[in-house]
Amino acid sequence: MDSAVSDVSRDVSPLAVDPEQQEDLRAWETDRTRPPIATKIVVAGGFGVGKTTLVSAVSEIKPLQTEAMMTAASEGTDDLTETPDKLTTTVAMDFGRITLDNDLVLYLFGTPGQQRFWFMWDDLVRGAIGAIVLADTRRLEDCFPALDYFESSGMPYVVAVNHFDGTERFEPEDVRDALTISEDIPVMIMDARRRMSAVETLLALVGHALDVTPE
Ligand SMILES: Nc1nc2c(ncn2[C@@H]2O[C@H](COP(=O)(O)OP(=O)(O)OP(=O)(O)O)[C@@H](O)[C@H]2O)c(=O)[nH]1
Ligand SMILES: [Mg+2]
Repeated sequence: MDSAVSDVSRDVSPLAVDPEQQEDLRAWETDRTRPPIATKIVVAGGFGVGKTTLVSAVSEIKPLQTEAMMTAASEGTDDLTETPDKLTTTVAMDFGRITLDNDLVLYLFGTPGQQRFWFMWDDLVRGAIGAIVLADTRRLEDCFPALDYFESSGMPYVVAVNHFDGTERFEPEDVRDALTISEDIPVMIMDARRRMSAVETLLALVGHALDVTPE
């Protein structure tokens, strides 16, 4: 090994960490000679489709949330027919982090779903490599604005159907047809509450983003 490099690695000691927490730390957090590849991903979709749920399910750090209580004042504006247990809504963004393959760090930014907060999207998506557009098959049309947004901005995206229990299960190809999206865009059927399911969706997005923007 090049001596300059080996000197550097000898000089760098692991960051001081509480041994109890050490297990949860990733290699790149304790070893400065292994810088991670960090990238930004957006989680978008209509109101109440499960964006905050997805970011919370996969994040290895305590997710940053900007949830506000929903009150009677939003009756008539926010449709809770399909998610009657929903008590809060995202008013700015969700933020979480997940490390894949030990040194691929994804920073996840969940968008607010309500139309009155969409002015924030341009700022939120800046610098992202791609987006997950979450959809609920009971109200597919809610994801149209997000699809249009990423289509027109040229940002790579995948469509992820967040399957709610007790609802009809569709095949990815049915969803593709219904949304009229092209063959090369991955369509996943997943469960935003399950970590592995959400990780699969993230991997599909990273793979797709690499395919369409190879650099
Ligand atoms: N049964 C079931 N419920 C879910 C699932 N995903 C989310 N939920 C519930 O659906 C509701 C909506 O979830 P959120 O994660 O807040 O949705 P969101 O897209 O972040 O909503 P906004 O930020 O308000 O647009 C919550 O009450 C969740 O507990 C799912 O896969 N199955
Ligand atoms: Mg939310």
